Amino acid sequence: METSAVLASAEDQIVDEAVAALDRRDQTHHHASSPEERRRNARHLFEFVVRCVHEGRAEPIIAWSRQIAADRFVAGLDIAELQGAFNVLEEVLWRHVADTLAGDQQIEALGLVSAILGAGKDALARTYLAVASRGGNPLGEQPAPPGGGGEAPTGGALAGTDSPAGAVRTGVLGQVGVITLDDRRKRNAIGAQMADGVVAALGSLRAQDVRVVVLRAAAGMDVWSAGHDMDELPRGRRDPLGYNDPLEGLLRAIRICPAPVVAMVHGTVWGGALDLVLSCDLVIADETASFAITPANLGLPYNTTGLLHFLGRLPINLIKEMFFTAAPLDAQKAKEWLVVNHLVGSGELEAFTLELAATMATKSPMAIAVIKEQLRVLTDYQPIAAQVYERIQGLRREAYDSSDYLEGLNAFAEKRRPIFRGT
Ligand code: KGJ
Repeated sequence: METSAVLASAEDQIVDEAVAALDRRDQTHHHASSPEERRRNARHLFEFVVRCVHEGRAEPIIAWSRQIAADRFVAGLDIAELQGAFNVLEEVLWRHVADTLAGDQQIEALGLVSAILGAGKDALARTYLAVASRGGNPLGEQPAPPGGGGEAPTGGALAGTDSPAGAVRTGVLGQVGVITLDDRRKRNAIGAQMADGVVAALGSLRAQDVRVVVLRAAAGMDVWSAGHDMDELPRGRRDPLGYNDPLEGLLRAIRICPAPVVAMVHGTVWGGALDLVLSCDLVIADETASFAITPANLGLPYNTTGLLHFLGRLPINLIKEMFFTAAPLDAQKAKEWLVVNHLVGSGELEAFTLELAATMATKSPMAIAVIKEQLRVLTDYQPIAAQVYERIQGLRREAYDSSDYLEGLNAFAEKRRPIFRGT
């Protein structure tokens, strides 16, 4: 059994032990957070450790730790309590690993757990100090300029923080969380850093009891997102959209997030970013929005899970036209085809979206979460025979091992039109 699965199978027991240890510390330390918050943080931290062990990399916990350090600074909360949670969880996990695993697996697991929690704690401390020394702004950046969809929310103060990577920012308005994609240089192309940043932001907002999340691009951007970061696509011989691709992980995180996620779209949406928009629960757009799905421009065989996302949302003739032409669907057509729930004027986009989100935030979060999950399960799962799946994978492999796929990537890098030969 994989180490991550061994840990995950004891989740409740490990979280209970960590919370009990934290409560014992309560007698000697002052805690700013409630017992529920401590339990949520412990569970969340544990989930990140398991994910990192599974993926064999510490980036997800680093991104989350940076985000939560910045959020806590802005909220005026002490960081020591959170560092205590890292220490306590490490002790509990060491005990659990020592009791349940043996030999090389035990040594490997102990090393991984220490390295992952160490990397998270280090990121937590560094970010907190960096934010403190820059007066609350991790990169010392200026806030995004107004314009486009407008940035300042109406009806309250948005407590915002820039992400250390400069690509993802979060804010909270009442019970609505806002995640802002802000990588102007690359037109919000989604690579590992941005995908992990959004996943971490979702986790951090969930830990703050946010009931609805709005996903948007920074004000003033006329590209909502340029899709998968093409610099991070493998150059053949490997599935370009495999299960562990960071964008795929982000799509899953949005789809399983118990809170509704609303895409607020000002500007153009390309490729995998359309999969992201369609993975959100609602889409609100203005007249600048357009939507294109472009693997045919790259010679990229789209993944089966991704096609299912489209099939769950759109009629098949539209899916085919969009995939086969790679042409953008303008805002009006997107409304007619129900790609978007509401098409509103640019000036109203933010207020309209936040108002709708605030309305959903007053409804039963438990009912919403279970209905969202039921709908996901009903639309995501299509049983197919093993032979059929393997035949499709074989066909996809021929496409991503082809010279056409390399031509697509080269043409993009060289800023020219691709010449496809069908080989
Ligand atoms: N990945 C990596 N870098 C990107 C991407 C991307 N997807 N999109 C843009 N960039 C980089 C460009 O290479 C430029 O880098 C910079 O962002 C600004 O782009 O030359 P550099 O400065 O170093 P550009 O083209 O100068 O900006 P605009 O003229 O404003 O045009 C914006 C566009 C979004 C229209 C244009 O950048 C564009 O067409 N980008 C590619 C859009 C696309 O086809 N994306 C789909 C990627 N494919 C998928 O997501 C998937 C999953 N798929 O199956 O196809």
